[in-house]
Amino acid sequence: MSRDTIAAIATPPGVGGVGIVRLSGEAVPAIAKQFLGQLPVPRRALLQRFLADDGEPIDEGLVLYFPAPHSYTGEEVLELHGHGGPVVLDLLLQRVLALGARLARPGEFTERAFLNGKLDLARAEAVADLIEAGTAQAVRAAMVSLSGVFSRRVDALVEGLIELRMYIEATIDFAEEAIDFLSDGQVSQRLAELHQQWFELCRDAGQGRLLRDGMTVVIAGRPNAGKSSLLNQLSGQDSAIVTAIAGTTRDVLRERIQLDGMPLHVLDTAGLRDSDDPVEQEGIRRAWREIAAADRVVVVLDAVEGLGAAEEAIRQRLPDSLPLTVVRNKIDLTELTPGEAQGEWGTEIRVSAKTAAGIDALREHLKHCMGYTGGGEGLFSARRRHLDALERGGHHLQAAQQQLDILQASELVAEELRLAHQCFGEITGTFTADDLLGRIFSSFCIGK
Ligand SMILES: Nc1nc2c(ncn2[C@@H]2O[C@H](COP(=O)(O)OP(=O)(O)O)[C@@H](O)[C@H]2O)c(=O)[nH]1
Ligand SMILES: [Mg+2]
Repeated sequence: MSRDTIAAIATPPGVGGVGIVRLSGEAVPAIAKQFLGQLPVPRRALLQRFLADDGEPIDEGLVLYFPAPHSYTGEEVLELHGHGGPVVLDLLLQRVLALGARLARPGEFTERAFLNGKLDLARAEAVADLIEAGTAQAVRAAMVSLSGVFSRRVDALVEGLIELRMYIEATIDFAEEAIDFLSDGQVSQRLAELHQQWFELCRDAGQGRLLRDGMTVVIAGRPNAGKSSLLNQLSGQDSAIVTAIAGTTRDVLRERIQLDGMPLHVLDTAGLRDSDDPVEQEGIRRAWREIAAADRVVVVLDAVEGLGAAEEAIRQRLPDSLPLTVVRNKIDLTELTPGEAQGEWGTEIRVSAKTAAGIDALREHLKHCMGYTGGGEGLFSARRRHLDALERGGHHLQAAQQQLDILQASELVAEELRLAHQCFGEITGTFTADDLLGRIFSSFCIGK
């Protein structure tokens, strides 16, 4: 496949010891000859001068040449390791552009690696996950995905599906015996095995997704319950202003914290009450907007004030489907002991945002109820997109089972398996729409 030659500065903007310009495409050998005076020896680091069009050196540094197909992209690749100044790098880039390369789009190197079969889609995404990883656990998980662990598990599932499809489709040609084929229990058993495999994959991918994206938790409650104090306690920082004046917090405050490597986005919001102050009203409106978009809401109750009409009004308005954690705060002013207990609204966590009593119990609770089991070995990174594909594929597996149980119809079972196959294939990119590729790779950084 012939594609034009792309170039980009692969190191981040700014000043550094070394800056790298990367090229990929058919014109690389021709550009290299003009730019360096000769085509470098493959896969050897060589000290070279980088020449301007008048033959004067722009810079000197190491060059690395990777002939196709043994390169990151599978194409001819050249890397120029020059000095890491923005102007020098820009001059190098302008020079290779003048010699026939064009500027690469974000993620275009990795997109080419995918299109040339060097990486499947899940592994290509792991490259971006690795670069963006916010915790050491997330780095490890992205590396596991990059090494192909996730893809291999998807492939194993797909292979099982293909085998079963072939087995069933073979029976369709022998209509007389088809019913016997289906009712001998073989198909049902293999389908059950696939379902189990699928279930385990979903579970592990769910963990990987949590590790990558984390969860959004909104702290809500009436004014002065101690929401801002709780945010500060959870984040270990003095992020939010705490005062005894009700209505202090107006804007939504966001903090990113970690629970055993799982990122958690914690939002502090304005106290929920009726207010005549237009600024506070806007804050309250924003609080409700964040609550609607959250993965979980933490409602803070004041242990001294107890539950009243204000709390009930808040609870009434919370969406039914939204998971809820009840925190009873300010227990340092009461006889209550910290930790999990039963209260008027069921399970609650008793804490003091002032003394930090019970905060560890709250962390454990959040980790537990979000299904995060901790940075286990072999955890791989996964994305929302993967979970969606797994879920859709799972529906087809279930439908196949139903067709088998109820109708004993080979064609319909086979069709559901084909659809499941297609969904799972989207994860590794066997079946992918172009616009999806565009969306995935455009979120990468330039030069990757
Ligand atoms: N004794 C005690 N006071 C607290 C506790 N949490 C918050 N407060 C106090 O309650 C008041 C309101 O706290 P704040 O965090 O601003 O509440 P918010 O309006 O819900 O954000 C402040 O004076 C805090 O010092 C607690 O656990 N114990
Ligand atoms: Mg506040």
